[in-house]
Amino acid sequence: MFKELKSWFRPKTSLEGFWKFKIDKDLIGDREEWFKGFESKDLIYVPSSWNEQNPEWDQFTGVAWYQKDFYIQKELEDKLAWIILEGAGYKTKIWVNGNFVGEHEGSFTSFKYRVNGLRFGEFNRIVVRIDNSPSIWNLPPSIDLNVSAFDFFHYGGIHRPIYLEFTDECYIEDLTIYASEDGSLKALIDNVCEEPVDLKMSLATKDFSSIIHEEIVSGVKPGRYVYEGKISGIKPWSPEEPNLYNLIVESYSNGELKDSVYERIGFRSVKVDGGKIYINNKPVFLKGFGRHEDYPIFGKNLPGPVLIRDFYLMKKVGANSFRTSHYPYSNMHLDMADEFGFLVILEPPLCYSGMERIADRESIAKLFSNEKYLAKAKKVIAEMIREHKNRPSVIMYSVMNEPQSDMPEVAEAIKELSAYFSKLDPSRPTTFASNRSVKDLALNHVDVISLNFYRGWYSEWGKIDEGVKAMLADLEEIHKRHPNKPIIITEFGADAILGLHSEPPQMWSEEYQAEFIRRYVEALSKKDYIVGLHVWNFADFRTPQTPWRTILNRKGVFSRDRQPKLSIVILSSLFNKL
Ligand code: BDP
Repeated sequence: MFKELKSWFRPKTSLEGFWKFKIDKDLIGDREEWFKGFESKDLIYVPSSWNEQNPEWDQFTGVAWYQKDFYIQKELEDKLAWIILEGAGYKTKIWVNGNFVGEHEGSFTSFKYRVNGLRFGEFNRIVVRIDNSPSIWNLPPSIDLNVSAFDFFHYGGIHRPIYLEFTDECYIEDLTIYASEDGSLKALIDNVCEEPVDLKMSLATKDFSSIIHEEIVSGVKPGRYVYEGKISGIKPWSPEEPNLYNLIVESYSNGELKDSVYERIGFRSVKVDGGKIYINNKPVFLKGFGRHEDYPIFGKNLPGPVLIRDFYLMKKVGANSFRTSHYPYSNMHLDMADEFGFLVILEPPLCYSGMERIADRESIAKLFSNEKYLAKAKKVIAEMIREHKNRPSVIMYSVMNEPQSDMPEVAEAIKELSAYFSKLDPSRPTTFASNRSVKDLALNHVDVISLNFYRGWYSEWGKIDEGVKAMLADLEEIHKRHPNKPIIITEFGADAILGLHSEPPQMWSEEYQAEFIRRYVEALSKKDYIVGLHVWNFADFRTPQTPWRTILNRKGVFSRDRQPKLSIVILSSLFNKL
């Protein structure tokens, strides 16, 4: 278990750029020992998915190999070398100079391994094998590129940053930070060293220009050190004023600086009480979107300029929140949330919307009762929490998306996983996004109820009136059964093809989407037990090929290249008033 920490002190070598690439359709790479190095004329850019970089790779799922030669300076010889991947998959295996380094399952969490046998002052070769073959055992599950339990495209590749990092043998392994709006600060510092170290902790302003507080503790034994204190004069983090600070931790041995790391933190508290969600003891209303990481050519990599545009667009619309539907987003993405003051519902890659298309109900019950499967889910949950636990923006965890929670076995799994979340991180409430409405058996197992509704789209075709009426009836019933639980509508929306107009508003037109969103927001914002509205989706995104999608899911209020649809006008005026 590791937490990748921010650091200016640790030397880094980025491996981003052009790599050699080879698709291994016939699975001969292992036998022919491609891990030592392989011949190929194909080039690929890292980070990004492979699919859209070459139309010939677009529909490929299976095994592909990456290779890059890189130079490491002689001066780093006495350091420990680590390889870090912030997201690749679905399954990744790594070799350096022909030596096996490590393997990881799952596309959306970081992983890190020690690298032995590096050649300093020389060139080295890294080979990465990615396998994104569909499987019902994968998180999330699929059985074919176009037959999946999830409604987003199953890209493959090294989607996120990859780099080497160098530390001393004496290093800081993890930081866990709790900071409240009253200035209380608790930091768990895990340090690995043969000898006791002196720890210096400094709380700095966001731009590091001044130090607000400093502590030095001498003779700290290897292992975990717990600091608890209260800092006066801090400004809390909130959506209106996302004040950030840096907690810098340095370790010294015999007066020599061994490691220096930092985390960006915000002082804030989250509480669910009496049917409301409170940030810093003030009730909040979550206005925003379900999003995706999806962009033309880049695939599952949202580049910096797109993120900047997205956050300005979301701000302008009056949004203050989003859910990482349906997997944890990149560090860059969530850094922006901390920075712009967004309230994030963090969701692991447990997405079961179309599960009944790929398995019958009996097999689903078995899967959710399978200890090995639950252990796998727990592993990815632990990885996700570890990576994002120190973010002020993350205020809640969504256990999963659209499970078959009208089945007792599935409800039981949600109960177990929700408890697991709370055990690992008692500071944040849990929820899960349900589409089972009044049939759901698991709503009591989480702190906040989240509901996805598409009445007036997938049913009541062309009849928004009837759809809204049916949705409200279900909602009232759910509220009656759970009067003390706050409810968020985590998804509601209708597809609209940019430029398709219709009077009267008909399905797939921009007018229908705008009217659908208007009616839902107007009706739902009147209910005082509703504490959040997330439109599905912020932008159009790529999906598997099916008869009910036109290459993209068109429920975005922005197109895939971030141009507005008609609904933006109405949504901005509604959100900005809420
Ligand atoms: C829900 C899913 C989401 C889909 C959406 C839709 O949670 O992933 O994209 O519906 O159908 O079922 O557009």
